[in-house]
Amino acid sequence: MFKKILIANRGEIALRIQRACRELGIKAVMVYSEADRDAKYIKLADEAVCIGPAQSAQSYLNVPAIISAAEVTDAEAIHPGYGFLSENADFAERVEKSGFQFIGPTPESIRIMGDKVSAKQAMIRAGVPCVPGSEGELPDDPALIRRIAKAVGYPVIIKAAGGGGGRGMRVVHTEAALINAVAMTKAEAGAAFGNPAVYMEKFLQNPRHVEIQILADKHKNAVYLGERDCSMQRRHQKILEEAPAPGINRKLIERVGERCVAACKKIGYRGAGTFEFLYEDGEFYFIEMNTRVQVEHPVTEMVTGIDIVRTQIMVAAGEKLPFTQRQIEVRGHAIECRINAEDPYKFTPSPGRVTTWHAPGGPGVRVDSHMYTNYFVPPNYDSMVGKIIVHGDTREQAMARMRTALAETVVEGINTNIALHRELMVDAKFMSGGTNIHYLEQWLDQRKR
Ligand code: MV4
Repeated sequence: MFKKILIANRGEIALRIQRACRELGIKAVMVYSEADRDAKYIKLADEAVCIGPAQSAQSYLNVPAIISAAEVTDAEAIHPGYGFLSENADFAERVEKSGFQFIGPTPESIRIMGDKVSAKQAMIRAGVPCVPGSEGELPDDPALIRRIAKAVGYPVIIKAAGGGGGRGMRVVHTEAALINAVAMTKAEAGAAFGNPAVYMEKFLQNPRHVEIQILADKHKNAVYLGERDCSMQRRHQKILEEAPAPGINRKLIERVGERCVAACKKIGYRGAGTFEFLYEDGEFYFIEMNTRVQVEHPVTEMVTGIDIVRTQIMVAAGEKLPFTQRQIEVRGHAIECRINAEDPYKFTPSPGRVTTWHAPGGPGVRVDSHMYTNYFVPPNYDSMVGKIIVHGDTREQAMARMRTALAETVVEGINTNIALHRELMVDAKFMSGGTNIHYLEQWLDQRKR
């Protein structure tokens, strides 16, 4: 096992990884920007190294500074967390070439999944169900593009190979709009991602976003840890996640989960990963794979009892997965509410001094946050300041626990979305379960009036 790990991230996930290190008896080195200098989780670390000014480009995205910090502190491995450099194949490669273990998949796996066309081709070959569409990148010939769209059936969606997470896509409803839409998406993709390649899919009108968590080791073992429903989102930002996904046939999840595991084995995937699916009319359709630990990993930890971050570290160190698929059981129900420092109606960031932070507690309540009374939320980063996660025997009990937890929670000095979560936890449609990816935005539109 490693003796020392460098954590190349900030905020709640940096603290989460630090906790996993401590439990494993591993020393944790934190890197921080000038804006995060005074944060308590930095003081809790065994060692801390300043890697630059507040702007991410000069600190949390500063590859030479991070590698140097690992060198001067004698760390053996680097955990990238989520966001920042976590899905940057070049970074993973630089880490390994510098003699450190990257805690995540191989640079090659990251590269394949980063290109959404190659990701989809890998999944088709591995037998993972995908959205019907073009076989790979769209050709240049307009007549051919029209023929593909006709075969797929309108509406179609044009997506950039270099995009993902909602960036670089365009819905097309008619043949008249097709060629121009392809040209526009290609131009934007070339400018935004340095790769003008696009592909086409059937546009699903009312899907849910359901994702499957996997873990794999370096010895060809892989398991799936059930699914998460992440349909409650606004502008591609998830605000609440739950596990299991309400109302989906367990046998179907098992079949899709087994396909994901087979795909991992086929491509030699290792570490934690998430297969993102759209779920509509009782069918799963793969869209993208995330090659990092995700914000919402705690709901899976709560229903399976498996520590995903700990396991990431163990498999990076070369250990075998400490459980088999048969030993993994999904028990009860978990819900996560993301707490964002933002205006509750306009959603603009609300950085500043937290004058009061009172965290909830009690049975089945978990809080992942780096916040404390007097913490200053810097204006330079994502507005998420923490997560409240609850577990219950049933979805109803989990919702009741979340209502209690949200009622106990106090954040003063900054604006947050806690009131929004309180409203959602008593919303009849949310409470009945299974709302689709458009529900929250429609709900917010109505609420404004
Ligand atoms: C789609 C889709 C409908 N049909 N693909 C948006 C994020 C990116 N991961 C994929 N996205 C979508 N792909 C097809 N063929 C609808 C979306 C989509 C979406 C997906 C998941 C969660 C929220 C979403 C919000 C708008 C659109």
